[in-house]
Amino acid sequence: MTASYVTRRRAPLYIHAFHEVQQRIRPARWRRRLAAWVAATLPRADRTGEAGDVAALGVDGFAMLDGLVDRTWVEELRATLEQRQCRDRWRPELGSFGHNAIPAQTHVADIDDIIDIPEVLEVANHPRVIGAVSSYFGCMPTIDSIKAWWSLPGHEEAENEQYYHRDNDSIRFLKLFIYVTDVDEDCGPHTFVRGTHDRDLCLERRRYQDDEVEAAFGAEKVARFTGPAGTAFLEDTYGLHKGQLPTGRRRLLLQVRYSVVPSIFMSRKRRVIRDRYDEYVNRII
Ligand SMILES: O=C(O)CCC(=O)C(=O)O
Repeated sequence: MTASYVTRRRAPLYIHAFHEVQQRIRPARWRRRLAAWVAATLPRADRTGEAGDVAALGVDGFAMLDGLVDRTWVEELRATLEQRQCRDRWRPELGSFGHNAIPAQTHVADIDDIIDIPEVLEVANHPRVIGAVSSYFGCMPTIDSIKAWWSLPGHEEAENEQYYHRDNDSIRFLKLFIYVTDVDEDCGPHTFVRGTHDRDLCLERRRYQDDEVEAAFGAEKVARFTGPAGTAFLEDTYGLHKGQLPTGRRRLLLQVRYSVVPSIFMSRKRRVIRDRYDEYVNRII
């Protein structure tokens, strides 16, 4: 089915108001309680996640989704994404550019709207993913945004999300990450500190240095995700995480954000004609 698209300007005011409140609530226990209260007012989940995925999310804050996509799927997605224009989210003055003409100063090149790509919608609605997210939230999830970006080598210093931080996107949210290129230690692997989604240490809203994080939680808690294109994981990025600064080759990543309620970062683009996916889950995009 073909769909048309509209662009909205920004999230409504009440979403901004809720955001201001929720981002000030720092202890994990309080956040969980408020999220459970919100979830109880929302449509009941119509499926549950696989036990291993749900347990890993609860204990570690992430679940590896081995076999979620296959090599052909990733190669096709990569070919499509390579056709798209990119932008530097921190340097809008650079305008848009192709993936082979990314300016030298850019650390991360966001690919413009990608919700029109069928493979992307398909994986965002994958039953295994929706099941795990529904169980974690205790209600039907909302797909809040879908993004892809290149992380580039060639820089001395990390920038922004390349330092440890906690996301504050919503009162409860999860991100699905899928590597679209092979990622080894040189390609800026995504890095997460196990269990920190549920720990009340380093709660200030700021960037953290590696040694601060390792002193607080122990170096053994740091999980660095390397793997071939197609490596997929769900993560509660309220936990401390970063995209390591690439030192060798570039990395292409797809990310889907699921939220209990829409966030201020919700997709600016929306499909007008619905297709075979759940209408509630997909109502924002
Ligand atoms: O690029 C990465 O792996 C990190 C992404 C990140 O920090 C985020 O999505 O909040």
